[in-house]
Amino acid sequence: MDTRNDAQIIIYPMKTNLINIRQPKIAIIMGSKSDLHIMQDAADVLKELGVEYEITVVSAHRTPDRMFSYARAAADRGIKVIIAGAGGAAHLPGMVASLTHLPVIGVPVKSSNSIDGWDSILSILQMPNGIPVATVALNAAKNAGILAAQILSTADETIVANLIAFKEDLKKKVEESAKELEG
Ligand code: C2R
Repeated sequence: MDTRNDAQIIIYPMKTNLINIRQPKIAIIMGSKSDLHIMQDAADVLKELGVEYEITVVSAHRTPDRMFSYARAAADRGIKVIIAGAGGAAHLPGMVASLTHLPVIGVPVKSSNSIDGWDSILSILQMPNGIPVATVALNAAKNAGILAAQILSTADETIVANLIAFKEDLKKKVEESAKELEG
């Protein structure tokens, strides 16, 4: 039996007139809309896993006040995990992590202003002690979504069931490919 739910929550949280029936538990934020082609993978996998999310643009550099109020309010709004993607001098995940006790998962994005991606990776990965950012691989927004769901699953049996089904699908795909190659 497929236990996956359909999550279809996409909101822009600074617009408080948008009311959701289900409260998103995961926030996906990115430094620029130009990161969306990467960050969409996090949204897609969360939808597949039946986890409600919100998604928006917040930049530490370009909108420091918005970043401050977004990060400060996130926990009170019921957000449990923040996924933050950024490219180049990627200060957004670390700055957001400095403003909240929520776990922050950083997605280094290889963007148009990235030299080779290492700039994004290192500025997200090399956080000083005390302010961790869980950093996934370059452009690996899908893994950020899975990890966020796994964090939520520690207190949610439905997400546990959905994750088990998801991993079972992965296993089946590998077994099918193996059979195909082996003939
Ligand atoms: P544009 O395409 O808008 O010029 O952005 C974005 O994440 C994007 O990858 C280019 C890149 O700049 C990044 N950016 C940051 C931050 N704000 C925007 N790294 C930040 O605050 O860390």
